[in-house]
Amino acid sequence: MAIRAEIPSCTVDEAPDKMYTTLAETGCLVVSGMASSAELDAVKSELDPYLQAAKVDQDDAEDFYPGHTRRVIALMHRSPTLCKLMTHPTTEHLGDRHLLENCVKWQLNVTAALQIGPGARDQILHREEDLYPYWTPPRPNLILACMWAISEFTVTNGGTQIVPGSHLWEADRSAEPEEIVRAEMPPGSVLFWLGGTLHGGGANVTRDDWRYGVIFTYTLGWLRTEENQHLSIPIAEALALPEKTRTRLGFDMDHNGRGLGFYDPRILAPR
Ligand SMILES: O=C(O)CCC(=O)C(=O)O
Repeated sequence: MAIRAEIPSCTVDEAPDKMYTTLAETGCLVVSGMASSAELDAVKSELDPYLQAAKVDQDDAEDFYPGHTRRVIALMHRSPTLCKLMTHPTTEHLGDRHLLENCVKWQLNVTAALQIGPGARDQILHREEDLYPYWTPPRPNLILACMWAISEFTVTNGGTQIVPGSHLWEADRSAEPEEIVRAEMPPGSVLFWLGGTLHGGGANVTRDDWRYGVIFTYTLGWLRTEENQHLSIPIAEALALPEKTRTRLGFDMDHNGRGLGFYDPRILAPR
């Protein structure tokens, strides 16, 4: 069945199993109503000092990351509101469905606030799973990714480029222009995509409309994470987080009843 170049969408009230069926078929899905305007305002005020201080580079055509963009990482430390949203029930459900096939505990991989400014070019299309080149596409389920729209995403202001269906493609197939869709979504929506789906930041051809998004990706508990979450938050702060959040930050040592990631808890809480 040919997949139309369109990103399916639903509201946060949709049955989670139906969401996952769509995501697994198409490789992408926009879910609206994931964050309230109060939560979006809180994220903006928590991250504003870091974004204002972020360096905005000119473009280097050879660079994987386009210029004219502000990037801030370590968001579990820098935004308590994002720390809560990171374990949103919809993400939890989709993560369980996609990742538990290949692990017993899955974990947060990458966090970044990305403000794409006027003049930014299209990012090269890539797969989040390219981080793990030991398999060739289509790979086993390794990563779930999502982009939270803090501001509105449009076709012209840098809305994420997505290639629906490309999570099922062989490695040597590249996307034709008509197969690439740019995510359009209101603030508070989330674009989910699978680790095998081709995607990239979009070009911003507006005069003054900065696109503001927050990316979280999640990976199998037994894989090395791209962003080192244990060095992205002070340990005392991590230990005070709810248990579910600590699990997502990879602080559990239980894995299939074996000791992968074992440590001596007395080091963390000395008596
Ligand atoms: O900014 C986006 O919409 C996508 C970003 C992305 O894929 C990346 O930074 O690797």
